[in-house]
Amino acid sequence: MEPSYRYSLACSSSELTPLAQARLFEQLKSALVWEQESLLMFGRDVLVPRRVAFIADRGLCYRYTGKDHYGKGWPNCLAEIRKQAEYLAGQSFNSVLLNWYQNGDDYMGWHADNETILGPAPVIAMLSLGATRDFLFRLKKNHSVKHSIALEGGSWLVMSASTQVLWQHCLPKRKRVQEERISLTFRTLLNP
Ligand SMILES: O=C(O)CCC(=O)C(=O)O
Repeated sequence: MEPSYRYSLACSSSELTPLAQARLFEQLKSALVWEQESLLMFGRDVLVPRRVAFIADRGLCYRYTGKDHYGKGWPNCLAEIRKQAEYLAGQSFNSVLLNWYQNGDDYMGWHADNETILGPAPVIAMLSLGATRDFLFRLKKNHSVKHSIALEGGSWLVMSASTQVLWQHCLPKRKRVQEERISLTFRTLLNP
């Protein structure tokens, strides 16, 4: 791989037992406010194929799917996981975006997390819970250069360096997957 296509990924398993993972999954489902948002596409509002929850320090604002979202503080159920994310990434996080996929029909299309508020080289720590799903990367400059990682429940993926600058990622549909999955992507919003 050419040095200019550098990216940095670190995968690890969490210290959560399968029981603790299942408990956290249920807590997140019931304690958070989940929204199925819509995107304006070709003049029509189209529902995004997943549910989303945004948690952040009170007052912080993050714009995604074309709308401003405001932090209202952190629920207790995220305290330990946030600490683990910060330990793995070696930095603090002031927000987390959660995606809840009901089954393999829910997905997320190609994108990079490169909003200005994340800074030039964002570090994003992602915890997966529930179903194993494929997570793909493709080079922005040459879409035929692709990598795939199977993200298991309980695993962490830390994306850093130029990952968001040079690469896009997606969570494709997988018809055979019947189980739910929640991902938690910890981010640092700059200049709040
Ligand atoms: O749920 C996933 O694995 C993908 C999440 C993602 O790409 C994002 O939040 O930007």
